[in-house]
Amino acid sequence: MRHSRSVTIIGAGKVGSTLAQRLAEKNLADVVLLDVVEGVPQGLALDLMEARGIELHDRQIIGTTDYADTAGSEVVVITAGLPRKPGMSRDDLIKTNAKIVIKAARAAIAHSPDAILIVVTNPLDVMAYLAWQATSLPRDRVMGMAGVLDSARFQTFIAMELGVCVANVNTMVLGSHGDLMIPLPRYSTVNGVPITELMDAATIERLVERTRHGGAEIVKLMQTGSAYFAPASSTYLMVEAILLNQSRLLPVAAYLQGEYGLQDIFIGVPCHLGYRGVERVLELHLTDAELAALHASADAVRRNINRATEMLANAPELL
Ligand code: TXD
Repeated sequence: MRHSRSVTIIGAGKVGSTLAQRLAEKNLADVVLLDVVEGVPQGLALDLMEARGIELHDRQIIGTTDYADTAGSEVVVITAGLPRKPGMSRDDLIKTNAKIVIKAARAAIAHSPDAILIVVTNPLDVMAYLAWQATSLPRDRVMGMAGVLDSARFQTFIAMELGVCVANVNTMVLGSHGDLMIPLPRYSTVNGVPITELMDAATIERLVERTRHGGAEIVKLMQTGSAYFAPASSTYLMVEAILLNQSRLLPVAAYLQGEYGLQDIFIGVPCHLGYRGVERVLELHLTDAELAALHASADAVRRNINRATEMLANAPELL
């Protein structure tokens, strides 16, 4: 039986293993790293354990393929999934990852019934919805990671453009994790100064577009695989806000029940994160254009949720 804070990470791939490193080396929590590939999570955990004397922490990192080892975790992060393979359609990917995420969420919550669940697997907003539905958890305990990453990318591009300290830049990106995300220049500042006072409209639009395609830009450069350092850092920030009960305001894919005029959907909105999970969804006073963009983004997510639900209707292994 563990007595210190522990976080379970399902999927010991690039994002999962980097997140494990961040959590342990920043001394935030013990980590259980779970994967389906026997030996991989165990090997990664041993490797991270062997760095402890140099990194100077005493956190336990366990690698496993058995959900029983994840019992009693405060936070469960799901990064498990498959990337798109040649010949595989986007629908195939949704169906495959949906099955993985649904099974993982159910199994993890069965062993950690009080945990907060953070979904990272793509397509993000759809997977968060399916994980929530599959576990029947209250809405405040399930969320998706995307807006923190998209905001970090916008923050980076603004700092690079203006030649200012990146920590001085605050940004807010709402909506779904994809081309229809909504970076909000009106809510983005350099130490309180709106970026609309520091750059012309064309420059801001260029940075907004780069943010919208930030993931694809990295995929194109790497050719195989996708971003994982900034995604792991972004997930770390959410776990930290929860475990340290910070009531931190972050853009998070959360379940909406009327906020922003949206119902029964997971999409990126500003939320206060603390020990209970999503403590509160903050409703910004969006302009008509910003709100229309959020609704267009939500329409795309809803179409994919409906597609996923139809595809899974005849999947006996999920019943
Ligand atoms: O902003 C965001 N939300 C994202 C999302 C940012 C970056 C990555 N994003 C998505 O996260 C990405 O599209 C993937 O769907 C996930 C994980 O990305 P990662 O780069 O870590 O993928 P890997 O390296 O392929 O790792 C996936 C691991 C791999 O080790 C598999 O063996 C494992 O998932 N896997 C499973 N683990 C447990 N249980 C099951 N069923 C399973 N199936 C595969």
